[in-house]
Amino acid sequence: MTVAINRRTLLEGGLCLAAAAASGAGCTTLLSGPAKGAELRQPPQVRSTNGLLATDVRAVYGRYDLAGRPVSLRGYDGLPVARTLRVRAGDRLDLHLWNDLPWEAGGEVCGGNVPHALNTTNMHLHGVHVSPNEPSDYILLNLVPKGPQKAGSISDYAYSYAIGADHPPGTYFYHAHYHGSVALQVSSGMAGCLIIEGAVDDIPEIRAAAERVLMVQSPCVGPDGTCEDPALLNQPGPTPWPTYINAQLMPTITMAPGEVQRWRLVNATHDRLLRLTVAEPVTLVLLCADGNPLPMVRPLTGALPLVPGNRADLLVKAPRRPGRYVVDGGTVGPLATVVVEDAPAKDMPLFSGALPAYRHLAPIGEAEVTMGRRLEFGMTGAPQHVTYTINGVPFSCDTPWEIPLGAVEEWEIYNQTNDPHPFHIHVNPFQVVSGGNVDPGLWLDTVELPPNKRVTLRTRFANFTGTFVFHCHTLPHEDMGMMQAIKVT
Ligand SMILES: [Cu+2]
Repeated sequence: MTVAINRRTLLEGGLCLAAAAASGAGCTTLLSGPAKGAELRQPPQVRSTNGLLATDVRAVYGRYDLAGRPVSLRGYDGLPVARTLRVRAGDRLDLHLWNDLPWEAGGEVCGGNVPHALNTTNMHLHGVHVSPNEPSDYILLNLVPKGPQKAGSISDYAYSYAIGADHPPGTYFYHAHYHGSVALQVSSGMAGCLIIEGAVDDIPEIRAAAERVLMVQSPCVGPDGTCEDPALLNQPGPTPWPTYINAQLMPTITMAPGEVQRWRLVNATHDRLLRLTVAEPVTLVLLCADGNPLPMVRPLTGALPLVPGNRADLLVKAPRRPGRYVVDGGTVGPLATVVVEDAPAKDMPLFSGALPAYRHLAPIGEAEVTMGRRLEFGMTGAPQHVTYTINGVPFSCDTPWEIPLGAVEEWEIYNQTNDPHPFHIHVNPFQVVSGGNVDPGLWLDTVELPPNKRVTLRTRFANFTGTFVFHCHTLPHEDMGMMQAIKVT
Protein backbone atom coordinates (compact mmCIF):
# COMPACT_ATOMS: atom_id res chain seq x y z
CA MET A 1 0.00 0.00 0.00
CA THR A 2 1.23 3.48 -0.78
CA VAL A 3 -0.03 6.71 0.72
CA ALA A 4 -0.72 9.79 -1.33
CA ILE A 5 0.00 12.86 0.74
CA ASN A 6 -0.58 16.45 -0.26
CA ARG A 7 -0.78 19.83 1.39
CA ARG A 8 -4.57 19.89 1.46
CA THR A 9 -4.88 16.66 3.44
CA LEU A 10 -2.25 17.94 5.86
CA LEU A 11 -4.31 21.05 6.48
CA GLU A 12 -7.44 19.03 7.05
CA GLY A 13 -5.73 16.99 9.71
CA GLY A 14 -6.49 19.13 12.74
CA LEU A 15 -10.20 19.12 12.02
CA CYS A 16 -10.21 15.37 11.62
CA LEU A 17 -8.48 14.84 14.95
CA ALA A 18 -11.13 16.85 16.74
CA ALA A 19 -13.95 15.12 14.88
CA ALA A 20 -12.56 11.66 15.52
CA ALA A 21 -12.05 12.40 19.19
CA ALA A 22 -15.55 13.72 19.61
CA SER A 23 -17.39 11.03 17.72
CA GLY A 24 -15.15 8.01 18.02
CA ALA A 25 -15.55 7.70 14.27
CA GLY A 26 -12.82 6.72 11.87
CA CYS A 27 -10.74 9.30 10.13
CA THR A 28 -9.75 9.15 6.53
CA THR A 29 -7.88 12.41 6.16
CA LEU A 30 -4.35 12.95 7.29
CA LEU A 31 -3.92 14.19 10.84
CA SER A 32 -1.25 16.79 11.40
CA GLY A 33 1.18 15.91 14.16
CA PRO A 34 3.32 17.98 16.49
CA ALA A 35 6.94 18.50 15.50
CA LYS A 36 9.87 16.98 17.33
CA GLY A 37 10.36 18.70 20.69
CA ALA A 38 6.84 20.17 20.89
CA GLU A 39 4.94 20.24 24.19
CA LEU A 40 3.57 16.81 25.09
CA ARG A 41 -0.04 16.35 24.00
CA GLN A 42 -2.54 14.11 25.73
CA PRO A 43 -4.56 11.50 23.85
CA PRO A 44 -8.27 12.35 23.70
CA GLN A 45 -10.15 10.91 26.68
CA VAL A 46 -13.58 9.58 27.54
CA ARG A 47 -14.66 8.89 31.11
CA SER A 48 -17.44 7.03 32.84
CA THR A 49 -20.50 8.73 34.25
CA ASN A 50 -22.90 7.24 36.79
CA GLY A 51 -20.89 4.01 36.90
CA LEU A 52 -20.82 3.35 33.16
CA LEU A 53 -18.50 4.05 30.29
CA ALA A 54 -20.15 3.01 27.03
CA THR A 55 -18.05 3.66 23.97
CA ASP A 56 -17.44 2.48 20.43
CA VAL A 57 -13.93 1.67 19.27
CA ARG A 58 -13.27 1.24 15.58
CA ALA A 59 -10.28 -0.64 14.23
CA VAL A 60 -9.48 1.34 11.10
CA TYR A 61 -6.56 2.70 9.14
CA GLY A 62 -5.45 6.15 10.26
CA ARG A 63 -3.50 8.47 8.01
CA TYR A 64 -1.53 11.00 9.94
CA ASP A 65 1.69 12.86 10.30
CA LEU A 66 3.99 11.04 12.71
CA ALA A 67 6.50 13.67 13.82
CA GLY A 68 6.99 14.90 10.28
CA ARG A 69 6.44 11.59 8.56
CA PRO A 70 3.22 10.79 6.65
CA VAL A 71 2.03 7.32 7.60
CA SER A 72 -0.95 5.04 7.08
CA LEU A 73 -1.31 2.65 10.00
CA ARG A 74 -3.90 0.45 11.64
CA GLY A 75 -5.22 2.07 14.81
CA TYR A 76 -8.34 2.87 16.79
CA ASP A 77 -10.66 5.57 15.49
CA GLY A 78 -8.00 6.84 13.10
CA LEU A 79 -5.86 8.16 15.95
CA PRO A 80 -2.10 7.62 16.33
CA VAL A 81 -2.73 6.96 20.05
CA ALA A 82 -6.14 5.60 20.95
CA ARG A 83 -8.39 7.50 23.32
CA THR A 84 -7.72 7.17 27.02
CA LEU A 85 -10.61 5.37 28.74
CA ARG A 86 -11.13 6.49 32.33
CA VAL A 87 -13.33 4.60 34.76
CA ARG A 88 -13.69 4.23 38.50
CA ALA A 89 -13.34 0.91 40.37
CA GLY A 90 -16.86 -0.56 40.50
CA ASP A 91 -17.82 0.80 37.07
CA ARG A 92 -18.87 -1.13 34.00
CA LEU A 93 -17.05 -0.61 30.74
CA ASP A 94 -19.15 -1.38 27.67
CA LEU A 95 -16.81 -1.35 24.71
CA HIS A 96 -18.24 -2.03 21.28
CA LEU A 97 -15.40 -2.98 18.97
CA TRP A 98 -15.96 -2.62 15.22
CA ASN A 99 -13.56 -4.13 12.74
CA ASP A 100 -13.49 -1.62 9.87
CA LEU A 101 -10.18 -2.82 8.47
CA PRO A 102 -10.16 -3.88 4.79
CA TRP A 103 -11.40 -7.33 3.91
CA GLU A 104 -8.97 -10.23 3.72
CA ALA A 105 -9.43 -13.97 3.89
CA GLY A 106 -8.40 -16.33 6.60
CA GLY A 107 -9.04 -14.95 10.08
CA GLU A 108 -11.95 -17.17 11.03
CA VAL A 109 -10.06 -19.89 12.87
CA CYS A 110 -7.99 -20.09 16.00
CA GLY A 111 -4.47 -21.32 15.50
CA GLY A 112 -1.38 -21.06 13.39
CA ASN A 113 1.90 -19.94 14.91
CA VAL A 114 3.06 -17.65 12.14
CA PRO A 115 1.88 -14.06 11.61
CA HIS A 116 -1.38 -14.17 9.65
CA ALA A 117 -4.82 -12.55 9.22
CA LEU A 118 -3.41 -9.07 9.79
CA ASN A 119 -6.86 -7.45 9.55
CA THR A 120 -8.55 -9.81 12.01
CA THR A 121 -8.72 -8.46 15.52
CA ASN A 122 -10.27 -8.55 19.01
CA MET A 123 -9.77 -6.76 22.34
CA HIS A 124 -7.85 -7.39 25.55
CA LEU A 125 -7.91 -5.38 28.77
CA HIS A 126 -4.30 -5.79 29.80
CA GLY A 127 -3.77 -6.30 33.52
CA VAL A 128 -7.40 -5.92 34.49
CA HIS A 129 -8.88 -8.46 36.94
CA VAL A 130 -12.18 -9.21 35.20
CA SER A 131 -13.94 -12.31 33.94
CA PRO A 132 -12.20 -13.99 30.98
CA ASN A 133 -15.55 -15.19 29.63
CA GLU A 134 -17.74 -13.59 26.97
CA PRO A 135 -18.71 -10.78 26.86
CA SER A 136 -15.78 -9.83 29.10
CA ASP A 137 -12.05 -10.35 28.50
CA TYR A 138 -12.30 -13.40 26.18
CA ILE A 139 -9.35 -13.09 23.81
CA LEU A 140 -10.06 -16.11 21.61
CA LEU A 141 -12.69 -14.19 19.60
CA ASN A 142 -12.03 -13.54 15.92
CA LEU A 143 -13.48 -10.31 14.53
CA VAL A 144 -12.90 -10.68 10.80
CA PRO A 145 -13.16 -7.72 8.44
CA LYS A 146 -16.43 -7.24 6.59
CA GLY A 147 -16.65 -8.98 3.22
CA PRO A 148 -17.28 -12.47 1.86
CA GLN A 149 -17.18 -14.18 5.27
CA LYS A 150 -17.77 -17.72 6.35
CA ALA A 151 -21.12 -18.39 8.02
CA GLY A 152 -21.16 -17.40 11.66
CA SER A 153 -18.33 -14.89 11.38
CA ILE A 154 -18.56 -11.57 13.19
CA SER A 155 -17.02 -8.18 12.51
CA ASP A 156 -18.07 -6.37 15.67
CA TYR A 157 -18.57 -7.31 19.28
CA ALA A 158 -20.11 -5.69 22.35
CA TYR A 159 -17.65 -6.30 25.18
CA SER A 160 -18.89 -5.60 28.69
CA TYR A 161 -16.45 -5.58 31.58
CA ALA A 162 -17.56 -5.43 35.22
CA ILE A 163 -14.66 -3.86 37.11
CA GLY A 164 -14.83 -4.74 40.79
CA ALA A 165 -15.29 -2.08 43.45
CA ASP A 166 -12.09 -3.34 45.12
CA HIS A 167 -10.07 -3.38 41.88
CA PRO A 168 -6.59 -1.91 42.36
CA PRO A 169 -6.67 1.63 40.95
CA GLY A 170 -3.94 2.51 38.52
CA THR A 171 -2.85 2.54 34.90
CA TYR A 172 -3.83 -0.27 32.55
CA PHE A 173 -4.22 -0.49 28.80
CA TYR A 174 -6.33 -2.04 26.09
CA HIS A 175 -4.99 -3.55 22.91
CA ALA A 176 -5.61 -5.94 20.05
CA HIS A 177 -5.01 -9.63 20.82
CA TYR A 178 -5.85 -11.83 17.83
CA HIS A 179 -3.16 -14.54 17.81
CA GLY A 180 -1.37 -13.96 14.50
CA SER A 181 -1.81 -10.20 14.21
CA VAL A 182 -1.04 -9.00 17.73
CA ALA A 183 2.48 -7.72 17.14
CA LEU A 184 1.72 -5.88 13.92
CA GLN A 185 -1.51 -4.36 15.19
CA VAL A 186 -0.15 -3.23 18.57
CA SER A 187 3.03 -1.90 17.00
CA SER A 188 0.93 0.01 14.48
CA GLY A 189 -1.00 1.71 17.28
CA MET A 190 -3.97 -0.47 18.22
CA ALA A 191 -3.54 0.31 21.93
CA GLY A 192 -4.83 2.90 24.36
CA CYS A 193 -4.50 3.79 28.01
CA LEU A 194 -7.14 2.56 30.46
CA ILE A 195 -7.23 4.36 33.80
CA ILE A 196 -9.02 2.81 36.76
CA GLU A 197 -9.46 5.37 39.51
CA GLY A 198 -9.98 4.57 43.17
CA ALA A 199 -8.87 5.44 46.68
CA VAL A 200 -5.30 6.20 45.59
CA ASP A 201 -6.63 9.05 43.49
CA ASP A 202 -8.38 10.57 46.50
CA ILE A 203 -5.14 11.21 48.40
CA PRO A 204 -4.88 15.04 48.41
CA GLU A 205 -1.22 15.28 47.34
CA ILE A 206 -1.85 12.83 44.48
CA ARG A 207 -5.11 14.46 43.43
CA ALA A 208 -3.38 17.85 43.28
CA ALA A 209 -0.77 16.60 40.80
CA ALA A 210 -1.44 17.39 37.14
CA GLU A 211 -1.69 14.15 35.21
CA ARG A 212 0.26 13.16 32.11
CA VAL A 213 -0.46 9.95 30.19
CA LEU A 214 2.69 8.73 28.45
CA MET A 215 2.01 6.01 25.86
CA VAL A 216 5.38 4.71 24.68
CA GLN A 217 5.19 3.23 21.20
CA SER A 218 7.65 2.18 18.54
CA PRO A 219 5.56 1.77 15.40
CA CYS A 220 7.05 -0.34 12.65
CA VAL A 221 6.92 2.10 9.77
CA GLY A 222 8.55 1.04 6.52
CA PRO A 223 9.96 3.39 3.88
CA ASP A 224 6.50 3.87 2.32
CA GLY A 225 4.90 4.96 5.61
CA THR A 226 3.08 1.69 6.23
CA CYS A 227 3.47 -1.34 8.50
CA GLU A 228 2.51 -4.37 6.47
CA ASP A 229 5.42 -6.81 6.85
CA PRO A 230 5.37 -8.87 10.07
CA ALA A 231 8.88 -10.11 9.31
CA LEU A 232 10.16 -6.61 10.07
CA LEU A 233 8.90 -6.91 13.63
CA ASN A 234 11.00 -9.76 14.94
CA GLN A 235 14.34 -7.99 15.09
CA PRO A 236 16.48 -8.30 18.18
CA GLY A 237 19.02 -5.60 18.86
CA PRO A 238 18.79 -1.85 18.41
CA THR A 239 15.41 -0.54 17.38
CA PRO A 240 15.21 0.08 13.63
CA TRP A 241 12.63 2.86 14.16
CA PRO A 242 12.24 5.66 16.70
CA THR A 243 10.41 5.36 20.01
CA TYR A 244 7.65 7.90 20.55
CA ILE A 245 5.61 9.18 23.49
CA ASN A 246 2.01 9.87 22.48
CA ALA A 247 3.18 9.69 18.85
CA GLN A 248 5.60 12.55 19.48
CA LEU A 249 9.38 12.58 19.15
CA MET A 250 11.23 13.99 22.16
CA PRO A 251 8.23 15.91 23.49
CA THR A 252 8.70 18.65 26.07
CA ILE A 253 7.03 18.26 29.46
CA THR A 254 6.87 21.70 31.04
CA MET A 255 6.81 21.97 34.83
CA ALA A 256 6.84 24.85 37.28
CA PRO A 257 9.66 24.88 39.85
CA GLY A 258 8.68 22.60 42.72
CA GLU A 259 5.63 21.25 40.86
CA VAL A 260 4.55 17.63 41.32
CA GLN A 261 2.99 15.83 38.35
CA ARG A 262 1.54 12.35 38.10
CA TRP A 263 2.81 10.39 35.12
CA ARG A 264 1.03 7.31 33.85
CA LEU A 265 3.57 5.42 31.76
CA VAL A 266 2.58 2.58 29.43
CA ASN A 267 5.13 0.52 27.50
CA ALA A 268 2.89 -0.18 24.51
CA THR A 269 5.76 -1.15 22.21
CA HIS A 270 5.73 -4.62 20.74
CA ASP A 271 9.25 -5.45 21.91
CA ARG A 272 11.30 -2.64 23.47
CA LEU A 273 12.73 -3.05 26.99
CA LEU A 274 12.89 0.37 28.59
CA ARG A 275 15.16 1.43 31.46
CA LEU A 276 13.63 4.74 32.41
CA THR A 277 15.56 7.51 34.11
CA VAL A 278 14.98 11.23 34.52
CA ALA A 279 18.05 13.37 35.08
CA GLU A 280 18.61 14.59 38.64
CA PRO A 281 17.52 16.62 40.51
CA VAL A 282 14.05 15.67 39.20
CA THR A 283 12.62 13.34 41.85
CA LEU A 284 10.56 10.23 41.03
CA VAL A 285 8.29 8.27 43.36
CA LEU A 286 6.68 4.99 42.30
CA LEU A 287 2.99 4.69 43.27
CA CYS A 288 1.75 1.70 41.28
CA ALA A 289 3.46 -1.02 39.27
CA ASP A 290 1.25 -2.49 36.52
CA GLY A 291 -1.66 -0.68 38.16
CA ASN A 292 -1.04 -2.29 41.53
CA PRO A 293 -0.55 0.25 44.35
CA LEU A 294 2.60 -0.36 46.38
CA PRO A 295 1.93 -0.78 50.13
CA MET A 296 4.30 2.16 50.65
CA VAL A 297 5.28 4.52 47.87
CA ARG A 298 8.91 4.14 46.87
CA PRO A 299 11.40 6.82 45.80
CA LEU A 300 13.10 5.65 42.63
CA THR A 301 16.84 5.34 42.59
CA GLY A 302 18.43 4.03 39.44
CA ALA A 303 16.57 3.06 36.30
CA LEU A 304 12.95 1.88 36.26
CA PRO A 305 12.62 -1.25 34.12
CA LEU A 306 9.56 -1.21 31.88
CA VAL A 307 9.27 -4.23 29.60
CA PRO A 308 6.58 -4.41 26.90
CA GLY A 309 3.23 -4.47 28.69
CA ASN A 310 4.48 -2.84 31.92
CA ARG A 311 2.95 0.35 33.30
CA ALA A 312 4.14 2.67 36.06
CA ASP A 313 2.29 5.35 38.00
CA LEU A 314 4.83 7.92 39.13
CA LEU A 315 4.90 11.16 41.04
CA VAL A 316 7.46 13.46 39.47
CA LYS A 317 8.72 16.49 41.39
CA ALA A 318 10.52 19.30 39.59
CA PRO A 319 13.49 20.95 41.26
CA ARG A 320 13.32 24.61 42.23
CA ARG A 321 16.06 25.42 39.74
CA PRO A 322 14.88 26.08 36.18
CA GLY A 323 16.52 23.90 33.55
CA ARG A 324 16.19 21.08 31.02
CA TYR A 325 16.28 17.47 32.18
CA VAL A 326 16.31 14.45 29.88
CA VAL A 327 13.87 11.55 30.23
CA ASP A 328 15.88 8.58 28.98
CA GLY A 329 14.56 5.18 27.93
CA GLY A 330 17.85 3.29 28.17
CA THR A 331 18.41 1.15 25.09
CA VAL A 332 15.92 3.22 23.07
CA GLY A 333 17.70 6.48 23.95
CA PRO A 334 16.24 9.82 25.06
CA LEU A 335 12.43 9.96 25.02
CA ALA A 336 11.45 13.42 26.29
CA THR A 337 12.68 16.56 28.00
CA VAL A 338 11.41 17.98 31.28
CA VAL A 339 11.64 21.76 31.10
CA VAL A 340 11.42 23.48 34.48
CA GLU A 341 10.29 26.99 33.75
CA ASP A 342 11.78 30.18 35.10
CA ALA A 343 8.53 30.95 36.93
CA PRO A 344 7.20 31.32 40.48
CA ALA A 345 7.77 28.13 42.46
CA LYS A 346 4.83 25.91 43.38
CA ASP A 347 6.55 23.90 46.14
CA MET A 348 3.96 21.13 46.07
CA PRO A 349 4.33 18.42 48.74
CA LEU A 350 5.51 15.03 47.48
CA PHE A 351 3.41 12.21 48.91
CA SER A 352 5.55 9.70 50.79
CA GLY A 353 3.24 7.50 52.84
CA ALA A 354 1.29 4.26 52.66
CA LEU A 355 -1.29 3.55 49.96
CA PRO A 356 -4.63 1.81 50.51
CA ALA A 357 -4.31 -1.99 50.70
CA TYR A 358 -6.14 -4.35 48.36
CA ARG A 359 -7.28 -7.81 49.37
CA HIS A 360 -6.27 -9.19 45.99
CA LEU A 361 -2.68 -8.03 46.55
CA ALA A 362 -2.06 -9.56 49.98
CA PRO A 363 1.38 -11.22 50.12
CA ILE A 364 1.38 -14.92 49.21
CA GLY A 365 3.31 -16.93 51.80
CA GLU A 366 4.74 -20.37 51.10
CA ALA A 367 2.03 -22.04 53.19
CA GLU A 368 -0.68 -20.71 50.88
CA VAL A 369 0.83 -22.29 47.75
CA THR A 370 -1.16 -25.32 46.55
CA MET A 371 0.90 -26.27 43.49
CA GLY A 372 4.28 -25.66 41.94
CA ARG A 373 5.17 -25.69 38.25
CA ARG A 374 8.28 -25.42 36.14
CA LEU A 375 7.91 -23.56 32.84
CA GLU A 376 10.47 -23.41 30.06
CA PHE A 377 10.38 -20.68 27.44
CA GLY A 378 12.27 -21.91 24.40
CA MET A 379 12.48 -21.98 20.67
CA THR A 380 12.79 -24.55 17.92
CA GLY A 381 13.34 -24.74 14.19
CA ALA A 382 15.87 -23.40 11.70
CA PRO A 383 16.73 -19.68 11.90
CA GLN A 384 14.38 -18.80 9.03
CA HIS A 385 11.48 -20.84 10.45
CA VAL A 386 11.62 -20.29 14.18
CA THR A 387 8.76 -21.35 16.42
CA TYR A 388 8.66 -20.16 20.02
CA THR A 389 7.59 -22.65 22.65
CA ILE A 390 6.49 -23.04 26.25
CA ASN A 391 7.49 -26.37 27.75
CA GLY A 392 8.52 -27.53 24.30
CA VAL A 393 5.28 -26.85 22.45
CA PRO A 394 3.94 -23.86 20.55
CA PHE A 395 0.48 -22.42 21.26
CA SER A 396 -2.58 -24.55 20.61
CA CYS A 397 -6.17 -23.46 21.15
CA ASP A 398 -7.09 -27.03 22.06
CA THR A 399 -4.77 -27.85 24.95
CA PRO A 400 -5.37 -25.49 27.88
CA TRP A 401 -3.87 -26.33 31.26
CA GLU A 402 -6.71 -27.01 33.67
CA ILE A 403 -6.36 -25.25 37.01
CA PRO A 404 -8.98 -25.35 39.77
CA LEU A 405 -10.50 -22.07 40.92
CA GLY A 406 -8.85 -20.95 44.13
CA ALA A 407 -5.49 -22.59 43.34
CA VAL A 408 -2.44 -20.68 44.49
CA GLU A 409 0.56 -21.58 42.39
CA GLU A 410 4.29 -20.96 42.39
CA TRP A 411 5.85 -20.91 38.94
CA GLU A 412 9.55 -21.18 38.19
CA ILE A 413 9.90 -19.84 34.68
CA TYR A 414 13.13 -20.54 32.81
CA ASN A 415 14.29 -18.71 29.72
CA GLN A 416 16.27 -21.20 27.65
CA THR A 417 17.08 -18.78 24.84
CA ASN A 418 19.39 -15.84 24.23
CA ASP A 419 16.48 -13.37 23.85
CA PRO A 420 14.40 -11.72 26.58
CA HIS A 421 10.82 -12.99 26.93
CA PRO A 422 8.67 -10.69 29.10
CA PHE A 423 6.17 -12.97 30.85
CA HIS A 424 2.56 -11.76 30.94
CA ILE A 425 -0.54 -13.45 32.31
CA HIS A 426 -4.14 -12.32 31.87
CA VAL A 427 -6.79 -11.80 34.55
CA ASN A 428 -4.75 -12.43 37.72
CA PRO A 429 -1.63 -10.49 38.72
CA PHE A 430 1.29 -12.27 40.36
CA GLN A 431 3.74 -11.54 43.14
CA VAL A 432 7.41 -11.76 42.21
CA VAL A 433 9.43 -14.07 44.47
CA SER A 434 12.78 -13.65 42.72
CA GLY A 435 14.33 -12.62 39.43
CA GLY A 436 12.93 -10.36 36.73
CA ASN A 437 15.19 -7.38 37.56
CA VAL A 438 12.61 -6.11 40.05
CA ASP A 439 12.35 -6.09 43.83
CA PRO A 440 10.92 -9.29 45.35
CA GLY A 441 7.37 -8.89 46.62
CA LEU A 442 6.24 -6.61 43.80
CA TRP A 443 2.82 -7.33 42.27
CA LEU A 444 2.87 -7.24 38.46
CA ASP A 445 1.12 -8.72 35.44
CA THR A 446 4.22 -8.56 33.23
CA VAL A 447 7.80 -9.24 34.26
CA GLU A 448 11.11 -9.39 32.48
CA LEU A 449 12.50 -12.86 31.82
CA PRO A 450 16.09 -12.12 30.80
CA PRO A 451 18.04 -14.45 28.49
CA ASN A 452 19.04 -17.71 30.17
CA LYS A 453 17.65 -16.57 33.51
CA ARG A 454 14.81 -17.61 35.80
CA VAL A 455 11.95 -15.75 37.42
CA THR A 456 9.86 -17.20 40.25
CA LEU A 457 6.39 -15.88 41.00
CA ARG A 458 3.23 -16.76 42.92
CA THR A 459 -0.34 -16.15 41.81
CA ARG A 460 -3.88 -16.78 42.96
CA PHE A 461 -6.42 -18.09 40.45
CA ALA A 462 -9.12 -16.15 42.21
CA ASN A 463 -12.69 -15.10 41.50
CA PHE A 464 -13.01 -16.10 37.83
CA THR A 465 -13.37 -19.39 36.00
CA GLY A 466 -12.86 -19.52 32.26
CA THR A 467 -10.18 -19.70 29.61
CA PHE A 468 -7.39 -17.17 29.25
CA VAL A 469 -3.71 -17.15 28.39
CA PHE A 470 -0.20 -16.33 29.47
CA HIS A 471 2.45 -15.48 26.93
CA CYS A 472 5.61 -13.65 26.01
CA HIS A 473 4.94 -9.92 25.61
CA THR A 474 7.63 -9.56 22.98
CA LEU A 475 4.62 -9.75 20.72
CA PRO A 476 6.18 -11.30 17.60
CA HIS A 477 7.16 -14.24 19.83
CA GLU A 478 3.55 -14.59 20.95
CA ASP A 479 2.29 -14.67 17.36
CA MET A 480 4.95 -17.30 16.65
CA GLY A 481 3.83 -19.67 19.39
CA MET A 482 5.01 -18.45 22.81
CA MET A 483 1.61 -18.59 24.48
CA GLN A 484 -0.32 -21.11 26.57
CA ALA A 485 -4.02 -21.26 27.41
CA ILE A 486 -5.32 -21.89 30.94
CA LYS A 487 -8.79 -23.12 31.77
CA VAL A 488 -9.78 -22.32 35.33
CA THR A 489 -12.55 -24.68 36.40
CU1 LIG B 1 9.58 -13.78 23.80
